[in-house]
Amino acid sequence: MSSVTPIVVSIGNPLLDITVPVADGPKYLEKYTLKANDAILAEDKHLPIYQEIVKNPGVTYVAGGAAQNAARGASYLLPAGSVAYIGSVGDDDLAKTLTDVNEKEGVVSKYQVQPAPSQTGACAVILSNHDRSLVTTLRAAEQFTKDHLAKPEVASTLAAAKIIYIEGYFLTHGIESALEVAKHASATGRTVVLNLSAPFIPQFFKVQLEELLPHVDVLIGNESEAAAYAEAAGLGDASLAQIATTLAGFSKSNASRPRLVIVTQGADSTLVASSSPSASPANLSATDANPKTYPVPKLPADKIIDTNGAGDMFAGGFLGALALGKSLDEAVEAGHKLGQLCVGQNGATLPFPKAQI
Ligand code: 26A
Repeated sequence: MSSVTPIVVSIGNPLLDITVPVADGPKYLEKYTLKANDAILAEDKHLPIYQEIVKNPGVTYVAGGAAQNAARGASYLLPAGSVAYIGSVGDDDLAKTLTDVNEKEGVVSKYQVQPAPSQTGACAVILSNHDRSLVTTLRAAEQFTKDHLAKPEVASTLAAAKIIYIEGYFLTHGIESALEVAKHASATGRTVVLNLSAPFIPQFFKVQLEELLPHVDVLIGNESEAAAYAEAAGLGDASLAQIATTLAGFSKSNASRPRLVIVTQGADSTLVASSSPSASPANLSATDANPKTYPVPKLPADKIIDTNGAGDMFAGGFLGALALGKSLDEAVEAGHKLGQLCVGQNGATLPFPKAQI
């Protein structure tokens, strides 16, 4: 691998996405009590799905895991070796596949490897029309332990990073590790970015989320995740702008930096709220509206293949641009571009050879 030191470090649940198109979407979803466009953790009643879908002739396997997708997205804009990814996998072929994809796309894998019979996690992606429903079995991913962070090759990577990215999904099991990383990074002036990941995170893991939030400089989420937070926080009928402003103003451990809250809305405009606009390029300026609205370029319907991973690639584009020292406006634009490139492909992937950003 290259001698470049990673400047972005991403942390999350490494998963292999098992994607299947289903003909009668609503009926299939009903069978497993799933919702279109949702992401959940598998309960016992969902487990037969993993045996069932691999028999579907249209099955495909793609590297997944929200923060791992974002890591590959950030890497798309940076020299190979600039992004590292931390998570827990099994000692198996799935993990080998994920490592290979990361390496091909310039991401350095810093996996904690769990011995057999532990297996690498998987995400069933049920596609019907443009909708997707995700059901995840975390397996080894939730066996991540804090001591992995202290291993010399992991500790030195974290120490050299300028930007730390954590998926909200990691909070289902890894709050202790996330807190340790975020507290230290924030206290030493690095940029900590958190993604809400899915509505069930603010809904069921609000306590963990609010424990981490003081150490977060940039919070990214979509409209349904923001609404789920509002609901959980008793702000039921607040507008998206109000929710973004409330989250931006949530207490902050490093008060010398503003907090940005970025709310994406698929094909609709992205909102960015700042706790304190300033002249800094990676922030809203005092003359901007707060929150500021960033229109999303139109994508013709026939260019839409699969929206899975678009939010992760938005985050990746944003992170990559920040790492390059770009302005907030440029970083949001890079996020939109990568999101759209991803929507034009199957799964959480980007086109190669690389498109011009
Ligand atoms: C804990 N859960 C439910 C999850 C995930 C997840 N990544 C981490 N933890 N559920 C789905 N994903 C990933 O989200 C991507 C799309 O945004 C999937 O692997 C998919 O690649």
